[in-house]
Amino acid sequence: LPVVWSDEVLRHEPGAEIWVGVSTPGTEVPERATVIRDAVVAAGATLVPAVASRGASLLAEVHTPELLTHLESVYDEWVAAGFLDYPGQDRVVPYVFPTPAMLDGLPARRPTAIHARAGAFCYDTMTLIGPDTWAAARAAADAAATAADLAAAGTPVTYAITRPPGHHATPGGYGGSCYLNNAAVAVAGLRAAGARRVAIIDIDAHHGNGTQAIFYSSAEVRYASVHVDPGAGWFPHYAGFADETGVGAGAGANLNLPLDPGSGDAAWLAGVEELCRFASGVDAVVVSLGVDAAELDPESPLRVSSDGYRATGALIAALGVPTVAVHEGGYHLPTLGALTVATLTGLQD
Ligand code: SP5
Ligand code: ZN
Repeated sequence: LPVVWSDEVLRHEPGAEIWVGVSTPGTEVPERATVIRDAVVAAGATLVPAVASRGASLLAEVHTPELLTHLESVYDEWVAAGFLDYPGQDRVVPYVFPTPAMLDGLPARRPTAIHARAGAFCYDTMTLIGPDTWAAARAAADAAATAADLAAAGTPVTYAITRPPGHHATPGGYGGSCYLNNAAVAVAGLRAAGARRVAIIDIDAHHGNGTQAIFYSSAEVRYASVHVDPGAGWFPHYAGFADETGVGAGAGANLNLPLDPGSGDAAWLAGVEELCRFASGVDAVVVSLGVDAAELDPESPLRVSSDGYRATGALIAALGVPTVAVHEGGYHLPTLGALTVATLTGLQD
């Protein structure tokens, strides 16, 4: 199994998450990537270096130029504004958001203050930007693009250790510990190489609102996700409901299967089977491979077992089409490696 890797993905240090007004330690830490890397290598995978800048042209298809420019420059503007002089303000975090509740139809402005402009792009307070966040996010996108190239060259299953993750990043915004949408970059790479119809199967515990938004009006790219029910009080709260089925040409090309907290393997695997039926007939599959639905994960209550993850991989493998997996969530460091290996083992069944 080729596993695409870049040391650069380790450079993003989230520092903290501001959760409901309280600064808590960041959960999306660099150790996640090293734990996964070490586990897949121990299981016999071959590391393939991510091709530097391979994702750049594909990112321009996925995200707005305004978001890409913002992510690239915002930390330097934050420093120039003097925030490093204030304890606890060494990373970019917004404090005001131009939501409909604020503007109610008034024209959108481009604020002068960088601490105000940040809220035009970042939709939560848990996704901080430090000095090397952009470099790491770019490297993760490069890894996803490199994996898509390997698939296009005939590799049946490829996996990219993408960190920071991506499925909460929308065309023009970021949040949920995600900056650039790695899964969408992989889709763009596969399609540039000739795949016409692609399905994204998102098995992260959370709904991938960003990926859904990117492809919501696309007929040829289907998005299908099983996740903890946002209606039961879980992130991303505002999206991921079963009645979101796509718009325009994409009507019917989006499938959300929200699960109750604590639902366990049986409900999960029934959901994955339904995602696979929805994906059948496509030319290639991109898996948003989060393992935060696991029993011991601190960020989700779905309680999926390691055997459940292996069975999940096997169901996707049965589709029999070239598959690119990119990593998303999973926050329990002691089991993160084994859960990822279990899923990848299933994908190769
Ligand atoms: C990629 C991914 O799995 N993103 C998940 C983002 C959801 N985070 C929700 C956090 C909810 C509160 N967690 C409290 C942890 C405090 N450090
Ligand atoms: Zn997640």
